[in-house]
Amino acid sequence: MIYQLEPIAALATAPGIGAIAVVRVSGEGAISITNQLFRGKDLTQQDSHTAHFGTLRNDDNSIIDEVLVTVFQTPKSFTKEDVVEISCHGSEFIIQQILRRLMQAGVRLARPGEFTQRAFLNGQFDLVQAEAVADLIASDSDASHRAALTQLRGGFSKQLKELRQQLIDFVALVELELDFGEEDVEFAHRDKLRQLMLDIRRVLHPLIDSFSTGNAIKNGVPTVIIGKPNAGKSTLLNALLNEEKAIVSDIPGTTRDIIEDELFIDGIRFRLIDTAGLRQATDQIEAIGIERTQQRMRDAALVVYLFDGKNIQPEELQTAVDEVRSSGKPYLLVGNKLDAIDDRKRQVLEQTVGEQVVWISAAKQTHLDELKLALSARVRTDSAVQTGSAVVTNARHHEHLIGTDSALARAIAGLDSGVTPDWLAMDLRVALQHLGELTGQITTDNLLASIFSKFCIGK
Ligand SMILES: Nc1nc2c(ncn2[C@@H]2O[C@H](COP(=O)(O)OP(=O)(O)OP(=O)(O)O)[C@@H](O)[C@H]2O)c(=O)[nH]1
Ligand SMILES: [Mg+2]
Repeated sequence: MIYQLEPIAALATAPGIGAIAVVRVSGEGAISITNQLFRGKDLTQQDSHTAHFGTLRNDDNSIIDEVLVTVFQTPKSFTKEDVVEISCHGSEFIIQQILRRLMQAGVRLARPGEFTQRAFLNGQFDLVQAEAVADLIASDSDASHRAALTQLRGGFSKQLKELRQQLIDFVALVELELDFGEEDVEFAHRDKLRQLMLDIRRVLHPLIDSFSTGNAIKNGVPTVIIGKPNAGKSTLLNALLNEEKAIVSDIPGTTRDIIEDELFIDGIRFRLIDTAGLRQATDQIEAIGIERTQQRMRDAALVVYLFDGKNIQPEELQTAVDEVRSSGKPYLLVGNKLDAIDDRKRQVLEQTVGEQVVWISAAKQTHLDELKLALSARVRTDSAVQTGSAVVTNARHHEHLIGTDSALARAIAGLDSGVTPDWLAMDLRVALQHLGELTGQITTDNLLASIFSKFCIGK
């Protein structure tokens, strides 16, 4: 069932001056109303998905602009309503004139996200996909673009919808048991129900886990550079950013505050964080800086441990590396000041740590490409980006995935301890509620309003 609502219009392309701009009109009468302003052909007589050259006129018949109008007939359009896209010249004045004429003819201005909301309400896609449209529009890195596209194509919601349907069937049976009250009947096959719940949880877990990666893709991988004072952390940050962002000096303890900037490597956005060198603080300010370093290390997705190859002793390096390992974070060991050491020293240090070390000279800016490669490889290996599997980038989705999972965990525990059907039904209902809200099969006006208001007008 397709609903055609009152016609709305908005600029669909970015505001500002451009070669062309597109004004989109959608809703009941979109084609015939546009036709009233259009001279060239009778748009109401044209096939869907065809483009027509002509002019748009003011009420005194003067020309507003020469335009190309594309007609999309319901239901084969983005919103599934009748849609007209008017390509005009990209001048603010012309766009305003066209919108004003459309308003006069009975079209109203679209609210933010209203086109996408209509597409959703007409079943063009589910809520996860609608939100992916917003992410796609906002995506500014290769990886976030890919994650949004995967979701738009259906991503995990299709699979979850199927599992939800199966769960609904079971809940109906469990609730039927309730109707029989005292009688000891069992319509819902307990083993099959348990298996289904386990299956759903198996689907949920990688999705829940993917959120930290997903978040990193969207907002940048927080990458903290740590090491002893004078290791060359600030020099490295500057070299990678190609800018004198942080103060560099040969005084240990130069950096006291957190310095942060973004860097794109291989389509991945990194948030590089330079920190205060780790040592026994010599004053209160340095102590605060070191505390902040530790905080940033806890929040980081990737740790770059940088050491001064010239001034570090093997035992000291060993202790430091053990500490980094025990943090449980993905890390990269980077040896600095390659220009100031000989091969023998390098080999001794490498043997000490017994794993891959990336050697660079931050000051001389050598081997930085190898370091960049190692950074992007590190992110790609422990993320789903590479395999193209679904990645959860949205906090709302993450919340409902967790909600579903814990309700199912309770239901399974209940089954195992032989709870009564009413308890079981309650947990199952909670799981269904979360799943439904996730994919948009259960919606409230508030939820929809809050999601679609995050879009910009014209989307
Ligand atoms: N020879 C050589 N010296 C370097 C290299 N990288 C950094 N340095 C020098 O090492 C000293 C310390 O560099 P910084 O970048 O300030 O070190 P840091 O790790 O930020 O030190 P803190 O902020 O005090 O923790 C400076 O004198 C740098 O010029 C390098 O690759 N080779
Ligand atoms: Mg520094």
